[in-house]
Amino acid sequence: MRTALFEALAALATLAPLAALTLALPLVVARAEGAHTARAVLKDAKGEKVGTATLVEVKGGVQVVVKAQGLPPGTHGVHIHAVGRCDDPEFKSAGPHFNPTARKHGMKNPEGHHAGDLPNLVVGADGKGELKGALEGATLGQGSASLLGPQFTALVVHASPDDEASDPAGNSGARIACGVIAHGR
Ligand SMILES: [Cu+2]
Ligand SMILES: [Zn+2]
Repeated sequence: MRTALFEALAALATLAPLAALTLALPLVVARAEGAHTARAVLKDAKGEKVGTATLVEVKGGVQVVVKAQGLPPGTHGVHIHAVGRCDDPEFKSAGPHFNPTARKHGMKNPEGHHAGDLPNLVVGADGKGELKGALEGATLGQGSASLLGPQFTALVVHASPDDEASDPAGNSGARIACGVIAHGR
């Protein structure tokens, strides 16, 4: 018994520095890139994963890439909403569009647009779609234009196309998928 215990302790002592190193490496990477990238995992009302969003801070704003699968074919409005919560099945907890500059909705609206407005996502017959967009003036850093502020934010996909003009949400219908935007790659 005594020998077995001793051997186990000796083995642990050998492994400990290795384990510490393995843990430290991802932390360093996360710290280096955390300020400039963010991501969201999109889930539908049943909690099924239906895509991801990757956000990268660039000069003057934030670039967004959405990759979706398992969504209904067609054209879907996509926005950043002001609260990073996707709790209820209708995703009302995500609040209205992210709008730190108090504008109206839509790229085609003369009084627009919200900082969280994005182009429509086109989903094919296979349920897959990809969207690349830019959030001008948004940041992943500090301040009121931050997507990672005290309330965080959420990316929401809607059932219908966004007409890019009607306030407050472009007539894009029900919220069918949601993902909280969080630090990370
Ligand atoms: Cu929306
Ligand atoms: Zn909007």
